Amino acid sequence: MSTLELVRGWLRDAHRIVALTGAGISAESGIPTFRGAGGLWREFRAEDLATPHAFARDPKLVWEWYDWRRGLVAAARPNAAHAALAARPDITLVTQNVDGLHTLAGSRGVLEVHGDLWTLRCVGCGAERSDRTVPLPELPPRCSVCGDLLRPGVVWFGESLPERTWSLASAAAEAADVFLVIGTSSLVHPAAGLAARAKAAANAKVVEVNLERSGAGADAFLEGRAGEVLPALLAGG
Ligand code: BV8
Ligand code: ZN
Repeated sequence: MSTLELVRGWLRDAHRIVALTGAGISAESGIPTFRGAGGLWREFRAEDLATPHAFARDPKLVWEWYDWRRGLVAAARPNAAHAALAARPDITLVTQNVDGLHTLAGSRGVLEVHGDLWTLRCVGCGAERSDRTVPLPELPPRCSVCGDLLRPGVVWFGESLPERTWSLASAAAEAADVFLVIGTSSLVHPAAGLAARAKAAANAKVVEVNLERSGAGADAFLEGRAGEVLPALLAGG
């Protein structure tokens, strides 16, 4: 029996399925991953720019990076992997991605544990708005309420994850029969720890879909592009 058939059997028998996705699921939509080829922006790494310190030091530079990413995402379309998950509303979807492509593909109630590229939040008064303007007319953008700086509504390194979203994601993982880890290097915590929590709390079967194994500690590894593997894996409900 192939690994695909084995895992399809696990999914058929499962009552609660959770999927955690990372940048790899959006790669086939043309969005560069963080740590793969083409993931760099100019000479910077995500860890250099996605931090409160970098924003405090040079908000314009950080915003140039986000404005560039917003432009890429605005031109991107969900791919077959996003569609395969959108066709399975029975699967609880947790994503580290901030691109919004799961929601655009039709998924509902997506747990965006690292926030959302399209939300702008004022560092002064906390006013938040969804803004899909690309490119933004002024960098860094200013709050229309108090004039202070707006920041991207994403979670930076050293920042805690949105409390309610994170507790929903953790509870889902700890009750999972099958935990799918899709297109992530499993390097960024605490999201990368969800698979281990699923296994420890619920003896979940962990299944990884990736081009190469990550540190997710999967019980089954389905090698390949998410846009090819997921439709085959999830078809038929
Ligand atoms: C926290 C949002 C504490 C922004 C992101 C030292 C100092 C400070 C902190 C730490 C430290 N050591 C550890 C930490 C914790 C830190 C961390 O984990 N650091 C890592 C680098 C070691 N974590 C944090 O800081 C987190 N917060 O811990 O808070 C705290 C607690 C209480 C109170 C206060 C504070 C916050 C982490 C969130 C950071 N924000 N993004 C933005 O996007 O701009 S992280 C960023 O990395 C993205 O969200 C991204 O999703 C995430 C993970 O990357 P991946 O998605 O996995 O992408 P990657 O490129 O790495 O991998 C792609 C994969 O896809 C590869 O495996 C590839 O093979 C595969 N692939 C490619 N193509 C395909 C494919 N697979 C399938 N099909 C394909 N076609
Ligand atoms: Zn404000």
